[in-house]
Amino acid sequence: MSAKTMKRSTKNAARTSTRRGTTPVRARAPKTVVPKAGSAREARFDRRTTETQIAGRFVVDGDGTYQVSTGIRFLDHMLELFTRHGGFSLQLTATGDLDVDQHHTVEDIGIVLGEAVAAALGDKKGINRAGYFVMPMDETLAVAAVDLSGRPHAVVKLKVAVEKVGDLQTELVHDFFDGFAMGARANVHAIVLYGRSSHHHIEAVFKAFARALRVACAKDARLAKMLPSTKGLL
Ligand SMILES: [Mn+2]
Repeated sequence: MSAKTMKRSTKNAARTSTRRGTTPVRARAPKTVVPKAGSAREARFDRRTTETQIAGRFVVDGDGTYQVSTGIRFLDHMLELFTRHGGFSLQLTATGDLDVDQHHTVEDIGIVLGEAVAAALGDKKGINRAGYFVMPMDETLAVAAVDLSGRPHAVVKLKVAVEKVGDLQTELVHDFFDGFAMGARANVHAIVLYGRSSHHHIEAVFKAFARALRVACAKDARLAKMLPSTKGLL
């Protein structure tokens, strides 16, 4: 290897890996989310960065079972009820730099989950594509609308006045849905119309989101061979 080539390859190595202690960590593994072969609508994910490591499995047509561990107990609670209300299955283990704050962990979980949904759905033929749900939770009412449009955009309107609900930094609910919209390339609108309890606000939004997503992912037999877009691509 000439000195010139060596210099160049060292430069490239520095670009693709950063150092934590003495072990080089690749900034992003090449294939982080892999759809299952065959007709089962599910995907496995294993996404590792220097900030978060998130691994698991997502099933669209699941049985509502979950095994979730994020290091943030309230987020576990939200992902658990997301899974149950969506009729999905979810295994997810996340280790993040919570010593910095919860931002990277919450946002990256949103991204990975979105990527997993997109991978599990494959070519999207025969699905509703869009869905919405209005979810009451006692005194709170939340609305969520999802369009698996291929275009990422999230609008989140919460009226939470407190900084934390349980151990979750409440402003990060927005970052979760931003991440999901980006990962799934979907439009996500999540809005609390009214309510008193901050716990109910966030919970109602996650339940509404799960049920809206469930409708968007659901297959319509009449549309079985059709792509739900006039563009010919989603
Ligand atoms: Mn609750």
